[in-house]
Amino acid sequence: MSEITNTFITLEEMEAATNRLLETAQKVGADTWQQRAKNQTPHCKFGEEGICCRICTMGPCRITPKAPRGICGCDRDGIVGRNYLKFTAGGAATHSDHGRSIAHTLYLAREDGDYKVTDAEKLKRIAKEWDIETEGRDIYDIAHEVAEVGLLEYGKPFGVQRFLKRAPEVRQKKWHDAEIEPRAIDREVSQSLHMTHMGCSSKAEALVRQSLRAGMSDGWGGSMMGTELSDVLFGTPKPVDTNANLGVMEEDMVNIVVHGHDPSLSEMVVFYAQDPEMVALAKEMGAKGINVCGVCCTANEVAMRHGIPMAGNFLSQENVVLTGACEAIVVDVQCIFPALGPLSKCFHTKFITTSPIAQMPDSEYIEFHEENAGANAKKIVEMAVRNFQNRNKELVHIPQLKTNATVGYSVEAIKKCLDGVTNSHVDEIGTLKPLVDAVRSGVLRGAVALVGCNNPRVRPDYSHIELMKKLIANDIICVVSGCSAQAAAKSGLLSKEAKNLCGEGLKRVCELVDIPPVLHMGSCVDISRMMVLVADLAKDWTEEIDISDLPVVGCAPEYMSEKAVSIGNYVVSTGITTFLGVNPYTKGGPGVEQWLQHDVEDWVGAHFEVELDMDKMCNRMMEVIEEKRTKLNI
Ligand code: MSK
Repeated sequence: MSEITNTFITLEEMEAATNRLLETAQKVGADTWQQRAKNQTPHCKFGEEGICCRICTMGPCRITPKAPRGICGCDRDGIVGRNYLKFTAGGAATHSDHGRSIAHTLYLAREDGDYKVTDAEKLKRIAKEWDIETEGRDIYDIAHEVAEVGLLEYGKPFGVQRFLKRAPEVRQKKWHDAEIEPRAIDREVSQSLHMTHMGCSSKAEALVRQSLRAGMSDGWGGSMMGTELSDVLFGTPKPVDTNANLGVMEEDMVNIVVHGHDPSLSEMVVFYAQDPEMVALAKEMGAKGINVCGVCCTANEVAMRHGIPMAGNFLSQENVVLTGACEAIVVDVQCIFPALGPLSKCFHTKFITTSPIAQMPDSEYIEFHEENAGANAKKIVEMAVRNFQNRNKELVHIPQLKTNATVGYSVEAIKKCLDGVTNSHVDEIGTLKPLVDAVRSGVLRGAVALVGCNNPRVRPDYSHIELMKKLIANDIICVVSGCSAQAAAKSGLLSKEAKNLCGEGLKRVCELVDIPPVLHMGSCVDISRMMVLVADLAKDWTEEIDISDLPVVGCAPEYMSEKAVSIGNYVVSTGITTFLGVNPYTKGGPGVEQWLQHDVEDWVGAHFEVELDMDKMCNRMMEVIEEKRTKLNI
């Protein structure tokens, strides 16, 4: 690995590194996403516009000027709206099932088990929030009851999600009046699929309303469960230094890349990679030791809790194998290319799948259960270590790109950082008032939440990086998660040196609080942290305001997944206008677009904007922030 860390890495340098890896791909006859994206172009226009319907076997039906309705009579808005709702439900189901799995893990936590309670204080706070007795009780009894109550949120017959109460009252009322308060999480996903069945809803308004509600069941339900209970189990993130980009892979060590989302697996792999027995075995195999690094959201999870380096984001997943130095890529769920199977066969790399939810051809499947987590993780680490001797040294090329990054800004950590500067500590939870003051005085103009994937449809990472640079130069602080966070990390924007790219106001805040101008808040499920942050910010304002009044916007400039669409729905529902840089397959339904991009404003005080030009998008985001400031008289 390069001993040198780069302060900043340009996109051109990253692209040159990728091109060099693609030469290796060609040499070994490997298929890559760059080639497959070309093979898939041009894309189907009907699919792109969302006007293809295949929810029954009378079709498939496609909307054209000659055929403006499907065989059942459904028009283009009905088809687009149903497709949009199905897309959302897919994302809500995925995040929420992740949250459920974490709740199960918490239920199995034991003092002497593989999984333990790490943040007992946070556990007690959640228990109190949920009216669960904590006084005089064993911490594991509390944990098991919290887990059980959390699991019931998925199927309870009555009532709405418990976490909604974290929002300002005025926001809760808006949700109630708009009829988008999520009930049981599974019910919202299930009802979405019922509504999109042949012969059910085809009215744009109803389909959009349920999309918001299903999204809410994710952001204020399943995702929040995933985040909060992960913190209880593995620790609430606090600022920690790490490194990013492909240069974090080590030429003379066993490299294990963890990829996916659920920290239950990666936590165990990280633990056993430090096991003296495994380290000794690695040395026996001729390596200097074991290096674990991450890709995608798993990278975020282990970076913010253990400082594990981040090799890259979604579209870097093939690159780690192409270095020829990856002994094992170990995956759990979500955002994993099936291509890793055939690709790993061109190298010595072991592609290890672990979840019944994400089974793929050409992988070695080691089913991972919370009950046998330790034993399985040890087996995986041992497989990787023994594989070091099979490495073909002639194929090894690790790009010498590596940045510094400070990660792990949970809401609790942000409050603690502010507290350190102002001594404004009011109780164990802290306050965001110093941040409110900075925004009110204009030292900070506002904030943008940048989230989501990268995507071959656009120049990967370009929008994430360029938008962040422009925003911080204009005194707008960025909070980031998921692959957007890693785009920032790869380029150096999560380092404290990035303050030198800021406007005067933000630079001063960074120096005073000792933070980078782009704050890493975690993985995709951790966008729920951003919801708590804006809720607390609105409550900590001089007098409580609604979230939609805050000079804050959301942005997913390169997203690709169903989860991202679900996220968009809950971020907008929370009152944050959200900018998308990729069309969500709605162009063919002007009625649906009218609702999403304009009329939902009446329900939730926010809307979507789709803008493919990044300069225009950036200007428009700053315009919205300034409009909000004007309305607040600041
Ligand atoms: S991993 S959903 S590619 S952000 Fe959460 Fe990245 Fe998007 Fe997956």
